[in-house]
Amino acid sequence: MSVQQATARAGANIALVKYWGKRDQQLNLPAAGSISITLAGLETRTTVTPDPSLDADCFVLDDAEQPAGRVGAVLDLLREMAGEATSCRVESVNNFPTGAGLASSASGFAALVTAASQALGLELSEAKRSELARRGSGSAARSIFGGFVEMDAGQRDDGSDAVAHPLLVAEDWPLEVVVAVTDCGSKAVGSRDGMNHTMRTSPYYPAWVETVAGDLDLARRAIEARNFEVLAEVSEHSALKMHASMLAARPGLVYWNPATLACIHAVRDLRAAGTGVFFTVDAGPQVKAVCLPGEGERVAQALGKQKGVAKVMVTGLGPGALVVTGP
Ligand code: 2P0
Repeated sequence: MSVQQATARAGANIALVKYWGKRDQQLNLPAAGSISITLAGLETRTTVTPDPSLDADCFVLDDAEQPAGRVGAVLDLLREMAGEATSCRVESVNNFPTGAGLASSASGFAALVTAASQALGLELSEAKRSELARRGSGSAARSIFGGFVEMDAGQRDDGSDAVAHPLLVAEDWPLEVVVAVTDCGSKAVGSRDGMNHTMRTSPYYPAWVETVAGDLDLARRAIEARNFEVLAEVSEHSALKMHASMLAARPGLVYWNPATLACIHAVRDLRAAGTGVFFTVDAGPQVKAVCLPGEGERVAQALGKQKGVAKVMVTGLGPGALVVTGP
């Protein structure tokens, strides 16, 4: 089997119906499904170079060497499929802040699986790449696809049906997304730890899991019908309900800062005044405002004025993970 260097890019994604909780830790299977949008402007670019002179995998993220950890574990799965043993050098660059609630693990593992499968000579379906990306990070399964994407919780014990699929390509409903960055540092509690802590200690966690299916149905139908008002209502509900489950953990997880709340109110004021916009907030303090086409700049100006907002970024919906150079 010939192995060669390959590079892939993948966009970050933002969940509208959130993923928070697992049904299996080992295979990283989600307790419920989720629905997301893949972004155009926030991306990871990853180069995988199989190198027989290496004793172990080497992972460099934004010019800093990191423990290979989950990156090595995902490479092991791909090497096993390819019948290869060669260690790899993995160089990854994000064009947005890492570890601050902007889903860098999603674009990161989607780009890794896409580049590494090409480098190892594997021809994998998008569904298979989604399954492998999920092993690295649950949200990464969604970044294999562009536009509007649904992740299935699946039922099989082996996780082969816990994969994402596309709902609508970006061009079919080109919403805009404003990211209001309220803190540039890394968050105190990572998603995986926060999720597991919520599962173990929050009395609201069972209610959260039970109600996701209804939210998925509503969001899926709103996307099919391009019904922004319904999508706005269910997305804000999902985000706030997820945070309610975290707040009720022991001790409670508070990811927000005062600027997060200021942006939430600003988005609601804009919508009350007729602007097509809704908010969502992940496991971090940044606020993402999803807007009807043409509203992004106006929303960015309003959020940029909020006290504590360090910067705003405006982007749109983008494609799925792609090889950008290869053999
Ligand atoms: C989401 N988040 O649906 C939710 C909302 C954060 C809040 O998916 O443990 O890093 O690696 O599967 O994918 C972040 O969780 O968790 C996440 P793991 P992941 O976007």
